[in-house]
Amino acid sequence: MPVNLDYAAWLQATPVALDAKAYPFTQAIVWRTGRRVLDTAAAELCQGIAEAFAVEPKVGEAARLAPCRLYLGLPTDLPGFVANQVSAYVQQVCGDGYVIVPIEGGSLAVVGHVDIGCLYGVFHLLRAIRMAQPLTEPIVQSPHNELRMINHWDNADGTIERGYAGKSLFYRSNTVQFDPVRVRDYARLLASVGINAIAVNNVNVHRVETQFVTDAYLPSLARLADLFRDYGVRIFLSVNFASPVELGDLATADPLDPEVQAWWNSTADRIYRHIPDFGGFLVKADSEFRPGPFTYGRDHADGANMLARSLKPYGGLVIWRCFVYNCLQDWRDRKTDRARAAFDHFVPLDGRFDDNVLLQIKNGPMDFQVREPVSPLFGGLARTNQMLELQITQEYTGQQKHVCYLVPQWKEILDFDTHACGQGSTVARCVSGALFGCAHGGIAGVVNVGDDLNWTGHSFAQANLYGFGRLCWDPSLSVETITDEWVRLTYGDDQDVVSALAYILLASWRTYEDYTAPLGVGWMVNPGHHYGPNVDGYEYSKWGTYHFSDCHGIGVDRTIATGTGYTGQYHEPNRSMYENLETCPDELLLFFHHVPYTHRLRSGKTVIQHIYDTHFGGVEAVEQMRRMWAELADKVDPERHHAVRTRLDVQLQDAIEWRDVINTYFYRKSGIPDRQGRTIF
Ligand code: BDP
Repeated sequence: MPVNLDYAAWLQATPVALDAKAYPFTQAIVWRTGRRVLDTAAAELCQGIAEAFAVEPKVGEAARLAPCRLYLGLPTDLPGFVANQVSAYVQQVCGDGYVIVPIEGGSLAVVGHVDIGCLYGVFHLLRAIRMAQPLTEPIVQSPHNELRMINHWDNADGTIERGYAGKSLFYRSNTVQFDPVRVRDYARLLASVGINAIAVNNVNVHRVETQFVTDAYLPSLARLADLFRDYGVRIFLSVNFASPVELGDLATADPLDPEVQAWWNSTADRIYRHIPDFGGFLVKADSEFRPGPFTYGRDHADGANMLARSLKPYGGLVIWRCFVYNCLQDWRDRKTDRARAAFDHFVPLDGRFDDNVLLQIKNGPMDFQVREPVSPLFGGLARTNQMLELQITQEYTGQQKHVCYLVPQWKEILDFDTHACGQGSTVARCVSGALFGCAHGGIAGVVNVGDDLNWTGHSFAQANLYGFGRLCWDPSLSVETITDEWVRLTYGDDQDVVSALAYILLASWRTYEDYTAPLGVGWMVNPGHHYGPNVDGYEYSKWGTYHFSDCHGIGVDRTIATGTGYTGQYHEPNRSMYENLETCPDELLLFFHHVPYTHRLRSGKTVIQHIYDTHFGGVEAVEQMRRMWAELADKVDPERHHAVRTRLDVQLQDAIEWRDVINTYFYRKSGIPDRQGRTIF
């Protein structure tokens, strides 16, 4: 693999400007060899230290003679005096967490309850060294979420649904084909931010991927799983609910038919023979033309539980998606509000799912728009394991041509208080399982990675993958901390670079929102590929994605009083907050209300003037980003600088197009001129 700074992402191999003496324990590493993940951890440690300080640490017998050492392992691996010094801290660790504890005499111990915890501890330690942190106080870390998961929407033919960074890392020409070095490097990147699960194929399971559960594909998938195993990442498969029929074995896929259950039982058995630590199934059913239990008059709980029972003996999980709505609805029937669908489908089933089923819920009620309210299923489901689904791939947020750093958006989502059990019932606590005492929980992200050398197409899109992992591990981390980590680990410590990059990233979501669809209304994109402005692209289709603009006003009335009643799916006080025009947050106004263009926002501006101002302002913000980046030409390596500059050029051009299309449309609809007299075409 060529040496490429973008390829190294946040695991740069460049030396640090620090003296190794500040970290005396880096002289020697002591661990018990022979266990795969622990050996990975030790290898990462040796490599990371050698890269940082250009000195290979001692290992084996030589290490035992060194005056200071780094002890790596489980408590039972450690010499007695080290075990004694760490035991009080290790007791505080849960799951695959870890401690990093200074030991008398300048040594250090990195200890977990399981080997993967030690690996995470190593990545933490290396990050701390690169960020010049002192490591003099004990660090105790436990993950907030059990499942920290990546979803690949990769197809067997090598294409990626909503992929903007090249082709699949796993498939070509309908076969499982991969570069083991590349996949290993990918597993390493994922583990370095705590990811522990990966669904390796698209939730839309087509004809070829349906065969993934057969002997035709399992041996090669097992080889893929093996590469991830070294880094503690378990693989999941997306499965086709109609598999027994589509593979030609049965005439039905009815979940209550004993033959169907038996078919899945033997399928599970076969999978576990190939992949003993297989994670389980991810399922998109009865949604967007995918088959599901509805065909047989059964419901989602019947379908999910049947699959769950086949996996139960092996400890596997079923992750059942809640992205279910009628994509053939008649838009004139205002009652079939797509935003209501997930809640209407799943809340009546709360409590009926087996304990190894998790419902995977998209962050918003629609579909990964730049701004949506939080899905009311969070807080609506109290007796069901659940997971949050985020979209790291930038389908509706600039497709990795535009900078759109989503960590601030995700943070808002995780911090949102559902009030399900009173104040403090945040989404973060719903999905971790803590709020309702659920057995399983976690966060999944539809990943933005492909075979582009820089993984994510836009170098800055790496920050979304990094931040996703960090937030899964610890949703209480601040946006600023995560941003600072990514910038410094990826682009170095130069103060001008650090502050300019942080500024660009932190402004980028709001900027993207400013020049695209306003005030939470969403969907003003070209149908199909979802790139670029098209105000009415979806307005008269059946997908349930409307803004209802006419010459009088704009927005979707989702109130209980006069609209679709969607606001009624929230607990108080959120329900009233959204229901009332006076208290509805500006940024979501058009999601919840239909208002005249002259309606005054809480900001004091009219809706129409807000549209004009944000669209002009959004373009200016991109111009500023471009200027700031240009000024860093001498401080960033030419390759990455050029690549980002080229993308910023595209972003500016497209932002101008967005501005003009949106502003012109609403100027013509409303007939109201811009108060500042700027040119609107
Ligand atoms: C939408 C995507 C589509 C996915 C679907 C899903 O446009 O490609 O298949 O979501 O999540 O965002 O199932």
